[in-house]
Amino acid sequence: RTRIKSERYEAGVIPYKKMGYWDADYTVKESDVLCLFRVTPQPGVDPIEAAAAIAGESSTATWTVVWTDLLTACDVYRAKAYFVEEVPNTQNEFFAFIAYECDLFEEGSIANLTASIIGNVFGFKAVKCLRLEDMRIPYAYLKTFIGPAAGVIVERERLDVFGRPLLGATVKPKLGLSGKNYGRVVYEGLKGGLDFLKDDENINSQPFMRWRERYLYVMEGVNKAAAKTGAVKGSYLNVTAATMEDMYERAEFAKQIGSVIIMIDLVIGYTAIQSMCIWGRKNDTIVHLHRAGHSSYTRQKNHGVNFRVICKWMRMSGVDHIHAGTVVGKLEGDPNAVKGFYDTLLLTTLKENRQLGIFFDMDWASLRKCMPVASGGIHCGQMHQLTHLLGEDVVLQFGGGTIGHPDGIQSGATANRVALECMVLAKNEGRDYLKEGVDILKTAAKDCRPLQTALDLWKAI
Ligand code: CAP
Ligand code: MG
Repeated sequence: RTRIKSERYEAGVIPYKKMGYWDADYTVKESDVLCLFRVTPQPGVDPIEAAAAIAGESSTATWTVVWTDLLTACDVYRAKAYFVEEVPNTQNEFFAFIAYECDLFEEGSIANLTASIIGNVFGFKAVKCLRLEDMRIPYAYLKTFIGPAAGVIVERERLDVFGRPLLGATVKPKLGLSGKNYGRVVYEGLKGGLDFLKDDENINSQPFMRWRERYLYVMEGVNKAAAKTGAVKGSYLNVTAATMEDMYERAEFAKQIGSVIIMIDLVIGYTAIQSMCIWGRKNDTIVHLHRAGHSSYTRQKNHGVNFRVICKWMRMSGVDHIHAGTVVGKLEGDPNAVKGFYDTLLLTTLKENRQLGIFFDMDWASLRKCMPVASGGIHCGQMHQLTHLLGEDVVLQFGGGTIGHPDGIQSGATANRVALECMVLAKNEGRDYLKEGVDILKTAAKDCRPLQTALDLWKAI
């Protein structure tokens, strides 16, 4: 890679360089936290100056030299921008690599880590745009986080489901159902062959249905479906609320009435997420995280935070499930980027792979895997593509693609389950299920009317 040269740096006139935040000769330590920022400097700002300024503001510096620096081990605590290169095929965008001494961050605290790394620095005048693309969290710091309590293996053991993706559905309409009707949707979906139903991100405890009413009717549906099918069934009860006290109360009640899983939304914040994960661990309850809100800062390609980094923070926090994209559904998703997210959540070690957006090698320090969840406008006619793109360890969730079935919810669930089973079978038989996918689905539909009806409506492509 080509290191950017800077005349102002060579001439020694860059202020942050003088302050020690740019060090082209720095040797990265195994215990350093490493960040890769995509930087668009303001016109006239030297890229190295911008990188050094980011290193300064996100670690120890303010806008001017302060004499109290000399009362600290300032050479150690200063973050070091150590490499800057041009981003291929862009104008005025640079990758800036910055190393942070691990002692800058409190053990086990995403809030503390992020207050530095995505703190003031994103509003900095010297940069027009800034995006945190990736982080290498060192082994030593990872060991201070709990990670998922169940992860993939224990969840499969609890559900007794192996060798296929898990299947779920979001109750629709998102808002407005009464508790009794809501419970019916859950029962029919589970009876039809799904493992899970789930609350939507924005259902908490509104006037049309308070949380207790929902939880009780949902669990009635779960228990009836489990008794009828002999399988373990669940429904994610969203405990997202205005206060921690409310969330704990809802989670306790969910557990008391027998739910194996609770759900939280990303918008509750990092500390609340970490607290709920500790609650889940203590109470043997799986924690599902819906990434509601993430697109407001992950979507722009030159500003914000790459979702890959959120995946890392959430696996460290200990969520067992996280929404991570579908590629083929109604929401934006680039296949390489989504593969990078899934690898980040599921592998035990990461290898640099720029095509997938993975910029650092990283050892996950035995933190358990986090189950990716795919949802957003998907249906059974895409089952071959979903199986191919997302692999086996994933929860496939069809909301509209279950509840929208013309013959009802149970038929919608059965169509999904049959489509999935026949694709897994084709895969196990070594067939080219991606190429033959449409035929495989059409053949299966001859013996399964719900699948035929679904394909007639949504089409296999
Ligand atoms: C899907 C969904 C999910 C989004 C989340 C919705 O419903 O319930 O919240 O898919 O997106 O509200 O749109 P459908 P992501 O299955 O009916 O589309 O997983 O990308 O975070
Ligand atoms: Mg939703």
